[in-house]
Amino acid sequence: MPLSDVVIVDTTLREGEQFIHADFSSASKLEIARALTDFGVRYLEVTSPAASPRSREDAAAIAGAGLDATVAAHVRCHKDDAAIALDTGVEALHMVMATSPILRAASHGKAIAEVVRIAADVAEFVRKRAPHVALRFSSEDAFRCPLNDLMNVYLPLAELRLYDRFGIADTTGAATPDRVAEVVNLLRRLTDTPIEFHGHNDIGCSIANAHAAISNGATHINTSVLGIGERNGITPLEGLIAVMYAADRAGTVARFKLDALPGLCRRVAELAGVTVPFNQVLVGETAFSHKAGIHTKAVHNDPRAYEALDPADFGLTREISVGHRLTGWNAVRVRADALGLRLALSDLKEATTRVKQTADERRLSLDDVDRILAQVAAEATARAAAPVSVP
Ligand code: HCA
Ligand code: CU
Repeated sequence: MPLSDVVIVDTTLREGEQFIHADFSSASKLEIARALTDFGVRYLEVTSPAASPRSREDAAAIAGAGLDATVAAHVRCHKDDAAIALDTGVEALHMVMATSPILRAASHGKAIAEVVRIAADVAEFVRKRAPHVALRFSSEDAFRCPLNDLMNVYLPLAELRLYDRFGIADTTGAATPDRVAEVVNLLRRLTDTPIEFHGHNDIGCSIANAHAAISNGATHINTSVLGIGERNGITPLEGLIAVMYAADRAGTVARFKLDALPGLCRRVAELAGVTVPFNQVLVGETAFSHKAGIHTKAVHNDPRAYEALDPADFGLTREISVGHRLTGWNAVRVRADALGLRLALSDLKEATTRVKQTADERRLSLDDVDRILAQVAAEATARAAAPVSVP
């Protein structure tokens, strides 16, 4: 599947609700759901309706809001939880159950065969009550699970054909892209079932892992806005969008309202009680800033020289920094032009020398740069006006 066709299953309203600082009100959840669908996300995952009475009401409200998106409830693989979720009117159920030895021992205590029996039982129950609901089964902590055990879960379930999709979760966020590639590839080939990948970011590989999953046949990727989730979260929505855009700009521009993304990220940050990290992919404050003279010169000539992503497509502008010791006369010239100062090359070079000298002594603001330029311009005018001395 081309990268830009992958289905984004955004879980800001489930994994994101598990972010330590998040405490979304019912209204905020609806606002986030609307903003995500306005942006172009067509699949939303919400917290288990069995988690609390308000979780149940919120799931029902989001499922009934008439959004242009499939709303899925994330539930434990348990008939009672599935029944509560179905009563909210969601169109999809995302079951999850731990499969790794460490999590099986620490959470449900069941053997692999028992996991399969329960997953099959719950699916049959759901299929009888709601034949058209989309059903996904995911194994929590799949990447710390021996491949043998993992296949002993998925292969019998695949034969039963009760699930529409299999999820695979890097729950502790320690998998690397090569391992994700191997496991996703194997699972897709052996089960012939669409695969969804959910990757945490503990070692910083969540975006690369999502890319590896897609390249190896995953059709669905879990994201959350700014990556919020347990610990330091999962694949950020904006990170996956950047990957898609870099691979297929036209397809990504056509599919998403890209200029809504920075606002969506800022709003979710605000609702989650945090700020957008300065170096966040695409939406961080410094994502389109240029500093060194070599960079700024080339960027002035052609921004693609140092930009993989065009900020204008995201409603953003680039920042070209002038007032520092690494500056170059091209950047200084652009600033002089912006101020309407027409300076000779020798004056621009003089202004650049002064900017560098001053910056070696103290931090410069743009006003400081402008003052230096004005002074050099004034000196040039005075020189031009001075009477020519005849020897
Ligand atoms: C969690 C569960 C989960 C589930 C992912 C999935 C994970 O630990 O809270 O449903 O695929 O990371 O394993 O988010
Ligand atoms: Cu998770």
